[in-house]
Order: sequence, then structure tokens, then C-alpha cells
Amino acid sequence: MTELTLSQTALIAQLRALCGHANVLAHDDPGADLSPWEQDWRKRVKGLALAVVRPGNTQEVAAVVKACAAARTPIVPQGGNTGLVVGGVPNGSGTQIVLSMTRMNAVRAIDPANLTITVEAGCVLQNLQTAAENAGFLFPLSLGAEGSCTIGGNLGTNAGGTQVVRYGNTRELCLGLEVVTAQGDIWHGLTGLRKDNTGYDLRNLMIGSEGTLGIITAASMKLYPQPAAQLTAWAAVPSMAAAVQLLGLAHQNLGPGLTGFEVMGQFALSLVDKHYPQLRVPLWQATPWCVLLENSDSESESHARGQFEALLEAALQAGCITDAVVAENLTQAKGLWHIRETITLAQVQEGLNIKHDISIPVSLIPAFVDETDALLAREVPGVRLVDFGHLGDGNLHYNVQAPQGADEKAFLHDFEDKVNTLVFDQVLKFKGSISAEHGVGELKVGKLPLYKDPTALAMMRAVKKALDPQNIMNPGRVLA
Ligand code: FAD
Ligand code: 2HG
Ligand code: ZN
Repeated sequence: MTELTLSQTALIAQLRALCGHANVLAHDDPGADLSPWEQDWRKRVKGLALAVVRPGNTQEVAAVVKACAAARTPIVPQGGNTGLVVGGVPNGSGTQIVLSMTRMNAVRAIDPANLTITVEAGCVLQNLQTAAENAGFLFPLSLGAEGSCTIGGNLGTNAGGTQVVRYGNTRELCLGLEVVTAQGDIWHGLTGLRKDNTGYDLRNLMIGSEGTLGIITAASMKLYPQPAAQLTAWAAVPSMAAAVQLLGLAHQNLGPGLTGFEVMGQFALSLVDKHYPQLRVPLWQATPWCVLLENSDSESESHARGQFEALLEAALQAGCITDAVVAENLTQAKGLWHIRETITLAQVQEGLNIKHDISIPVSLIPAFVDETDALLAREVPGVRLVDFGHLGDGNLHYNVQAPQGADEKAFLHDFEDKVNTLVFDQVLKFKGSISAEHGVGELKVGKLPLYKDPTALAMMRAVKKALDPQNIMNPGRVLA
């Protein structure tokens, strides 16, 4: 730990006066362990915070920001710290404040007639889902990290997850925001309105800005009716082209009932089988791809089952599936989803890898995969592809694992840039995006200018300069 300057010491004292000593952790406190807030989930970066500040309400957030703005001290907002692109941890300079939102976790209100729920930013996603369920509604955002990620982080990254094909990503689920600006002012934008054409859409500017424009302190989110029945199927498909054909049939047969459509490559599933054998992955050994589908029905379970059987029959006849299992009950369905959600953890067990969270028009995905697989095999011999994702949204997690037995750190050092360039060039060629749902963070900040429209980037820089002229909000993330 480097020595604190006098102004840093004064700022920490001021923050302690604002939020309470126990809610401001700093390295000057003997025994304080800041590493949970300094280390990113993937263990790609270990930063060094000047302090971790945990405000308890919006007024405290505003006061903290004002104090930091006066001291020109950068602020890194953090929720559950499950982000995958190094966006929510401080850099190594020891000069940045981590603003942890987890104490602000209240459900403020539910409006059943308006179908909205208002929650504070630090509310854990699973708790938000449960609050909605207890009130008789569905909050459909769902992702593997839902037990620890927060709605503020979901909004900050515009998270996707497994229900986007039906309900949209976090952006589509949000009606209003309360935000503390980079100047420490509070924007009271917690409207529950579905229509509001009174100028620029500031809500959508904040969503997906990864903490670089302001701090989200609360949000009004949409609620939906609970489906009468939810059925899950797991199908073996012979190729990515067949998976895309199955998606078309699923749209036709299930209409808005199609609430999930995930694809999983054989190697991705083999990692789950290897590291979590107790999960009993079905069908994976005999097929290059498996698909997980969900049908949510507003009528009844028998209606849903009938629809599913008709779909799977049509798919078998068309040759786009070779085998399938339909979960008999909710426990089995949860088990199948658990296998899908465990792929990320199985990758961690296997070792560090290079993640590509990309989107491509669904129609072009089979050609993208064929071509890019071949290019990688040629350029990086022995490379192993952990390929899976939200095919219903055209979103692939096209992850690259070191060759079997290779030193993973050396592999990343020698090949990360080459592999990223190769994959992202392919993404550009296939009219895609280099970040579908995880965001830019620090990991992709250098690549964004190479793959984003220059006029769009210039407008983004202008917005950043206008809203955060001192560049204190999560500097170095999204825009370099
Ligand atoms: P953090 O990691 O703490 O922060 C993420 C970003 O948001 C940072 O830039 C941070 O500065 C900013 N931020 C946090 N809180 C605020 C706030 N209140 N105001 C402004 N900015 C803020 N992501 C998906 O999109 N889809 C998935 O399916 C998915 N699955 C995952 C599965 C696993 C096992 C893991 C570990 C991660 C997964 N993620 C997924 C990534 C991650 O969970 C999401 O990005 C999530 O939205 C991050 O929430 P968080 O609270 O952990 O945010
Ligand atoms: C998922 O869809 C997450 O499971 C994580 O977005 C993806 O591990 C990954 O690359
Ligand atoms: Zn994902």
C-alpha cells in the first residue's frame, strides 16, 4: 500500500463522516480486507482501492459523489461484482473509490395495477424475482449469477440472460430510474410510465453505460403475469444450421410461449460432465450440439405439453433434432437449466479462457461458426472452443480455451490478442457486435474503436464529456 496523501486522508475522513466509519473501508484500517471488492470475478485483474464506500441511501450517494467530485477522485460503482469484463473493480493505482451499492437493497414499492416494482440498485436479482413472485407476478430477467448480481449492475451492463427471446434484455424491462449524476445531483426519474415522449431518453442512456455516466440508485421495473405452466426440453441437434432451423420451428409452433432457446456445444457440455459429473448431462456424447428450449403457457400444462410434442415431432421429421427429452416436472426442468448455467463454472474449473460474448444475425450464425472454427484451428493449433449461448437472441459465448495441457497463463499472454482480433474481425464480417450482453468494461476498451462506427463513438465521447466533464465516473471503462 502506497502512502496516502493529505487530501486522500481528508477525503476518507469526510466519507466516514458521511456514511459512518464502518461503511468506509480503507487500507489505513489495520485488518481491513478490501480484496473482495478489488478482485474481479474471473480473476483477470486485482485492483487497489483508495477506499470502499457503502452508502445506505440516495442522499448519502449524492454526498459521496459531491465529495469525490470536489477532490477529483474517480468512482467505480459496484453491485454484486459478477461482471465478466473488468468493469466494476478499481484499477491498480490506489486512487479510486469503489462505491458498493449492496446496502441499498430495499424493495420500495409494488404497483400491481401498473405492473411495476420499484427497487433500490443494490437489490440482488434473485430477491427481486422472489418479491415479484410473492406478489403473484413474474420478473423475467434470469441469469446464472442471479443469486449475487444486483439490479443496478444488471442495468449498468444491460444484462441479457436466458429469457431475452421473449421479454427482452434489462433495458426492455425498465421504465424509470433514479440516478446520482457525476456532479452529485439526484435525477428523480422513477416513473412507471410506458409512454413518455418528452425529449431525449436519459433512462436508456444510463442503461448499459457501465457506471461511466452516473450511479443508478433505484429503478422501476416491469412485472408480468406468471405463466400457468412452464415446460423445458433438451434436444440433440446435428449441426448449428439444424439448431437455427429448430429455432424457426419453435417460433412458429410456440409463438410468444417460446421463453428460452439456448445452444450448447459438445465441448462445453463435456466440461460440465468432467467437473460436475453429478449433474448427469443428457444426450451430449452422441451429438455435436444440444438445445435447451422453454415453453411458457398462459393456459395449462397439458396445452403446453401438446404444443411441445407437436414441435418436437415436426423437428424430428425435418431432421433438425435427432433425440429429445422433455422434463416431467419442475425439478427436472430446474436440473436441465442448472446444467446450462453451470457451463461458466465448469470453464473456471478447466482454467482461464478468452471469452467472446458476441451477437450475429441468427441467419448467419452457422456460417460464422463453421468459418471461425476452421480459422482458429488453423491459426492456433489444438485450441478448444467452449461454444454456447442464447441462440434465440443471436448471442454466442464463443470462448477459447487453451490447448489440452498447455500453460493457460502463457497461452493468454501469447495468444489473447491474436485470438480476439481473429474472432472480432469475423464478427465484423458477419455484421455482428463484439459485446452482446456483458459490456465493454476494461477488457474490450482497446478493441471498441476498431469495431464500432466512428460517428457513434464520437457521439458517445461527446455524451461522456457533457455528463462527466471531470472524467471521474469509472474512467477507462467503455471509452479509453
Ligand atoms: P458488477 O459486476 O458489480 O458491475 C458491472 C458493471 O456495472 C460495472 O461497470 C459497474 O461499474 C456497473 N454498475 C454496477 N452497479 C451500478 C450502479 N448501481 N449504477 C451504475 N453502474 C453500476 N451477464 C449477462 O448479461 N447474461 C448472462 O447470462 C450472464 N450470466 C452470468 C453467469 C455467471 C456465472 C456470471 C459470474 C456472470 C454472468 N453474467 C451474465 C455477467 C454479470 O452477472 C452481469 O453483467 C450482471 O449484470 C452484473 O451485475 P453485478 O451487480 O454483479 O454488477
Ligand atoms: C451465460 O450465458 C453467461 O452463461 C456467461 O453470459 C457466459 O461464461 C460465459 O462466457
Ligand atoms: Zn450469456
